[in-house]
Amino acid sequence: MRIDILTLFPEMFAGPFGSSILKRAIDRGLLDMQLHNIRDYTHDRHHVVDDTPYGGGAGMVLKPEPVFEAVETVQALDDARAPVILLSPAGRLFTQAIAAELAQKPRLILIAGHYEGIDERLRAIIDDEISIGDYVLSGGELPAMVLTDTVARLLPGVLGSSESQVDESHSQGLLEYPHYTRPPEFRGMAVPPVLLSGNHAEIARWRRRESLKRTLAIRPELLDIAELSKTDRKTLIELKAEFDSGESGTD
Ligand code: 9D3
Repeated sequence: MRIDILTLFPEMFAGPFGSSILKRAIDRGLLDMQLHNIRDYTHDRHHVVDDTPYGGGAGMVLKPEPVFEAVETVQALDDARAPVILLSPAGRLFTQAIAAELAQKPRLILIAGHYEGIDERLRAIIDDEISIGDYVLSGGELPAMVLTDTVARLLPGVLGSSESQVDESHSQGLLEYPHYTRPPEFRGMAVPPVLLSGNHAEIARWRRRESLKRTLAIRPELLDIAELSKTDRKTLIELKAEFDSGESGTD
């Protein structure tokens, strides 16, 4: 997959893209990630990319011309037409399902802004607008990195077998069960005996129950969309009764 990122701060991307899974994906040729400085597509002496808003008001607005020219130039770098995605606090909320959808595309163009807003006429070349959450960041660069990282992990061959996704909580729609490693007792805190029992069926049941318990306590809205078995629904009824009678999260 090819991802082109248009930004005014390409240097911000060096850290996250220079290490870990993302770097490995790039080194292995599974991800072709190219950064483009929007400022390089200006033609005036001072390389101006923003201007004051018509009608007045605070903050600056990203000018349309450099972004149009950058998108047109970058589109032409590859035969496949890329969907153009603006990272914006006003976009649809990024989810694992959107990441899975985007991971099917041969290429993407991401626009990361750092301004109060973009000139509305830029929407003529924008296919999708994505936010990573309801909090205010200073720009779209971190969201572009978040999106790229999430999508890259879904590309075939990027994850090794030890990092595989089958057991990951958000692909299953539930929060993860608790994990433990050695020692069996640490500062008076014991590993739940079931995990040392060697009874794999019982361990699986315990983990499922703990996943459901955590999800019910922390992210109950996930239970409306998760795939639940008949047994899961029975477990949830028990857990709700436990919560209602005021039991703590620990057994
Ligand atoms: C008063 C209006 N503000 C919107 C909440 C203006 C504004 C604030 C911050 C406009 C842009 C920004 C910079 N943020 C992003 O570009 C951004 C973002 C975010 O702030 N939160 C979550 N996802 C995203 S994606 C891009």
